[in-house]
Amino acid sequence: MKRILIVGAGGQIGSELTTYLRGIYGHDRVVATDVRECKEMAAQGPFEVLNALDATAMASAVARHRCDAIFNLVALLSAVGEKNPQMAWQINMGALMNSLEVARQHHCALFTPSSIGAFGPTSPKDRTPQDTIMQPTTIYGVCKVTGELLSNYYHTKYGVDTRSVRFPGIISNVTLPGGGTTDYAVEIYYEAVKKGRFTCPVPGDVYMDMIYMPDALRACVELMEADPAKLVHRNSFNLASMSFTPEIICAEIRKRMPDFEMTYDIDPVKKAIAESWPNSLDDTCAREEWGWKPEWDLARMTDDMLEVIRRRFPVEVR
Ligand code: VAH
Repeated sequence: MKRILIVGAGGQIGSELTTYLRGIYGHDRVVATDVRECKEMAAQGPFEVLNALDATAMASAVARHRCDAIFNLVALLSAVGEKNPQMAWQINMGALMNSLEVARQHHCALFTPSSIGAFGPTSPKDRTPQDTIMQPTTIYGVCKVTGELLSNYYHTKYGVDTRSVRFPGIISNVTLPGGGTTDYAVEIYYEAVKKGRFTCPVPGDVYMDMIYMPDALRACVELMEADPAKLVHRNSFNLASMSFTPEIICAEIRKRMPDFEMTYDIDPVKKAIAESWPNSLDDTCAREEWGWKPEWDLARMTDDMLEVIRRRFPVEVR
């Protein structure tokens, strides 16, 4: 990869991936785009307002900046997608189809995240295999499975260098997630620092795979820079790091904040989605085919999250 176009740069992944990629490849070689203006991002390097549903505009940006790689990060997440499935399909699949076509016509590599949400209740729950039954029960999951199939098709049919990982819930302390079932695992840290208490929308005993943003960002680059001759899979690799429940993350925070209180106000939509997803993924293929290895665990992430959030919101709970 030498010159990169990011579509959907303003989201949870995109906002940090832009900075991360600019640190590796150079500020002027990473063009960030989003449907909304992002002044902060524009101050750090090339930024353009771009609607990923406009294929002509995307092709123009790729041509003008002589991009050889596209990161398509446009997605309506699982919970918000259930409120408007038709819009979720239109946006998620429209952005992907345009990214695939522009990558094909302009000979770009293409990274599009998939998710543990691509699995469903009929998939094996524990250490979910790389290749197994995938019958998701959310429009988000249907989009992700379809996206994996389309990306593999474009690689097989046209030779487009498409690659993807099935992200767990991503936890970060820069841009808040929006509309995801795993958002609770981000919100809990902010609420712990700001209020000393959190009301969790997901049942306390439901496991979900999670990953810390620094590991997620590194995975994107390590996969895209991997030797293609060693890739047996492409779209999309199971990626695993941590697997925990709300009770487990609450206990980890309490080790540092003994007075932290957690109550539950279950969101039935998030409950149904979380219960349909795997408890843990088997990421052997990612480890064997491109050397994946997580570096952050729950304890180290909790220390980092609380430290960064406390710095940004210094009012400590009494
Ligand atoms: C969501 N954060 O909750 C996203 C992610 C694995 C979860 O895809 O929808």
